[in-house]
Amino acid sequence: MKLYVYEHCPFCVRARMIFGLRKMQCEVIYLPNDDEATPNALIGRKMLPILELDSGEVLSESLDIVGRVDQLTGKRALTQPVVDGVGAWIDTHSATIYKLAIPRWAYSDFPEFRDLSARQYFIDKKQRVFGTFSPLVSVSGVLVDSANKALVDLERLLKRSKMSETTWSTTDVLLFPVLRSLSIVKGIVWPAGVLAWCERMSEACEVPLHTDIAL
Ligand SMILES: N[C@@H](CCC(=O)N[C@@H](CS)C(=O)NCC(=O)O)C(=O)O
Repeated sequence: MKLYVYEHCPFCVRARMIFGLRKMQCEVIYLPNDDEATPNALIGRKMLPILELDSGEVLSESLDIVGRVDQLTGKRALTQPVVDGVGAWIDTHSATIYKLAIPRWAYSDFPEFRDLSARQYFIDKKQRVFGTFSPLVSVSGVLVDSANKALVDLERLLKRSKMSETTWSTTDVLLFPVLRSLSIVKGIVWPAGVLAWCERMSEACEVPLHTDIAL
């Protein structure tokens, strides 16, 4: 199986997670961000993640990939019920988190940005949506405060929900990529329970956090 991803992409993290949680091997291919030809040839549009099964069947849409891989032979990973409140937390706070993460991803040493043209492609595309990055970075303080407050709420939610550490649910697959996106941001005050959850999940799903390269 081949999984086409970008390192920064939270949707790609969902797909990477299910392989890690199930301890299943797959060839992970990091495409240059300006490679439009490969995804277009596989699914008719420029979007990752894409999973190419050994049968030649091709899947896109991260949650479809997660569901399909979790149904392959062997013990399923996502057997727990979804956790109340976490989906709403993600909906409320992901815009803030991505406003912080996107300009930082643009200047990070990720495989998809190895060529200058690929980095510039990402910067141009995102600036068309979010506006120029430098003012965004300068309003980081307000956004960081807002993310820090959101994390305090999440700490309470996680404490209440007692999520299992050995079997998981779609909630884990939705939450971890969002928090991993935030881990590229310096100055985030991680409540102990949220940080412990992220570190445990990162180890279980074999997708590293970005705390060591935060900027
Ligand atoms: N609904 C899709 C969304 C995937 C998505 O938005 N991927 C982004 C990367 S984070 C993408 O490929 N965007 C096109 C681009 O980067 O040019 C999924 O869940 O897989």
